[in-house]
Amino acid sequence: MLADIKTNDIRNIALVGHNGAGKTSFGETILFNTGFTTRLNKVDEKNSMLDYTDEEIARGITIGLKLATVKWLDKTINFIDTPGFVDFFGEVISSSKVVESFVFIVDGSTGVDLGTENAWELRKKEKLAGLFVINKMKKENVDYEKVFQEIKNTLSESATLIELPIGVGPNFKGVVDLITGKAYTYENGKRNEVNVPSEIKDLVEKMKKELLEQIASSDESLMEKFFADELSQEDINSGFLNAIKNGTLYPVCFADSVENIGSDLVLDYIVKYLPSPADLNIRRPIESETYPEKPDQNSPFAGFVFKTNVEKHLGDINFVRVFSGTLKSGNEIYNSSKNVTEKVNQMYINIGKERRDIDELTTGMIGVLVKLKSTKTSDTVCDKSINIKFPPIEFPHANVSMAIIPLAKGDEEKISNGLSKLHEEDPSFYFKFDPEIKQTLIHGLGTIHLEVIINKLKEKFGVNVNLEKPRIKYRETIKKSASAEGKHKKQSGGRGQFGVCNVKFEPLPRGSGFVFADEIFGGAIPAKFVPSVEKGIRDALEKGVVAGYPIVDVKATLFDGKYHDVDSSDIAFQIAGSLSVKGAIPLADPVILEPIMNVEVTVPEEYMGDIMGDINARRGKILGTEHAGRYQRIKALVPEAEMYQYSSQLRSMTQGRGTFKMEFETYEEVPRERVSKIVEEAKRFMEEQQEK
Ligand SMILES: Nc1nc2c(ncn2[C@@H]2O[C@H](COP(=O)(O)OP(=O)(O)O)[C@@H](O)[C@H]2O)c(=O)[nH]1
Ligand SMILES: [Mg+2]
Repeated sequence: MLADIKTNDIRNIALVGHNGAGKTSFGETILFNTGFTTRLNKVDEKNSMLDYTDEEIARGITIGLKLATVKWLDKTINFIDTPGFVDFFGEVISSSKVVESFVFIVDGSTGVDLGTENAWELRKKEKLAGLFVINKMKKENVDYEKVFQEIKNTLSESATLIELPIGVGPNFKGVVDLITGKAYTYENGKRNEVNVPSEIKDLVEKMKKELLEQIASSDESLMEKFFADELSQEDINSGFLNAIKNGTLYPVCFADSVENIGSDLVLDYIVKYLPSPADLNIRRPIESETYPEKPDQNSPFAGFVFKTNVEKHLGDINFVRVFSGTLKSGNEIYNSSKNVTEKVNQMYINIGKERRDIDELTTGMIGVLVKLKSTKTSDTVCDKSINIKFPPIEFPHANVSMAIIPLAKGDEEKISNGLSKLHEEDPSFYFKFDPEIKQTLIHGLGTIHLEVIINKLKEKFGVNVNLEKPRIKYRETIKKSASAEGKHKKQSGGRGQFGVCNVKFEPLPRGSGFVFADEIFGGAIPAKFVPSVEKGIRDALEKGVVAGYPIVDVKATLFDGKYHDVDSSDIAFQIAGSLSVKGAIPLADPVILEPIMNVEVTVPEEYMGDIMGDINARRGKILGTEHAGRYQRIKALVPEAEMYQYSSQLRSMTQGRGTFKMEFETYEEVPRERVSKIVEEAKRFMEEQQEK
């Protein structure tokens, strides 16, 4: 199936769009229509070739990107099914680095959603070609005109219908191809050519004209021919292809993936209209003097690893896209990102969960390399003679954090080894021990993202952990001034210990930290011991007084003291300093401060009221609202303690259409009624730490 593939006979596409729009179902129709499966598998019947992992089947969503290589009309199509859930957007970004085109699957019953918009932004950034499939056409209440207008209004004016549907909603039967003028209806997924139904004949003629004008307007010489009525089919095809490649036209067509209507035509369009790797040079290395201007099968080898999977039985596998030359099994390749040479012993292509061994991957192809030792996601592999690097993948910012709690003692090392491996597979999460709160935190793109990682940790590395709310980094401070004497005196035989200091503590504005002032007169404490007093005070402030959190925004003024020629020492004055803290702080109206986050929530207008009410219920302060395209952005200050699991709650409040960003802003006093609970929790945590 794969002998002698030519680069211009390859099409690389990624199926992208909102969660649930039908990307995977559409992928299943590709597998069926190209003859790979003998029946149309369905996600709902849990027999998908693409959503095949236990986690995907259980949750009914795509989690990891999947690759499938198929043949259609003598061309090779490598398609990547991507997840639509925002938690897994890292997979879409990885896919965008290796395909020439995005095929947007839009839910005909709900229209353009956040997942579509995010993928569209990514397409623009990566300068990829784009094609839209309005899917679920057979569902009740489908208004394809509305969805098409939404695509035009929110994504691009250059979206252009290349088909018209025959029948709407449950009566959707087939389509008219506006380029060829041919009409097709489907019966049990089988296509028949029919006459254009009389009731849409006029509309077809009108739309055809609009389409031709749109194609012609991308090129002056075509425009002249268009007005002279001399456009040939050849002109149309080449003009069309150029417009798609140049990003001046995005075809829009129709399908129902469950009924397998229209998908085979989309395959035709992919093959006929979307660019091959020879047409569109999507990626260049960072420094490319040694890299060919137009790489082909005979240039030195260069490839990019866009995904590593940790497989239970196979070990690590790497998904690679060849950008230059030809990779043969048995070849040595140079990993320029890690500066190591590796041997390629085994390669295969994927068709969803199936694999086929191959011994050659040519320019433009996507395949899988087995058992490389050091090669991981984002690495460049190449012939040593060129030694180039492709820019690495930029993963999205992780804004959800949880604490990892081991279920068994002594598992810490296994956990950290397992997570390190999983991070190689999915660099969009990371983990880190936070010494201040004494917890290991895992950061990712959403709660589901983190849950999935924890399940993989269990399945692939056999360690069980719980995810919990991370401890909040509270602070303590004082609200009025107070002074105390810190006196350390010990006389137990031999040399004694003696140091006395008088210190005044005053509140400072938020964010000032700690300030120390030395106002000793007349040598009440010798200068050499003053730093010892300061150190004692600092250490004691660090440990807190009310609930064990660091005391901040305090000025300590050392104004008097006593010493002894023989018994005074550095350590005696340190202890005296710390005693002054313990004496004065309880008298200075101590309070607990909590971190306040600057939060920006972006939602469609209709959710504004709910979101603002919810922010109020979270003790938040709304700072203002502003327009953000079609959306509204709400800015607010909210205590961090109230933002736990906000990502999933926002999602359920907005049907997945809201997003948010947050970052630390300041500390503010905790309301009195919450203090005792915070103190109790801190006590309990410290007791548990002691038991360990
Ligand atoms: N009626 C109808 N349902 C569809 C169609 N495509 C997908 N679905 C259903 O929509 C749900 C989500 O489909 P899936 O392919 O997993 O969406 P994905 O998240 O975009 O991959 C499933 O229940 C599918 O059966 C379609 O064309 N028509
Ligand atoms: Mg899917």
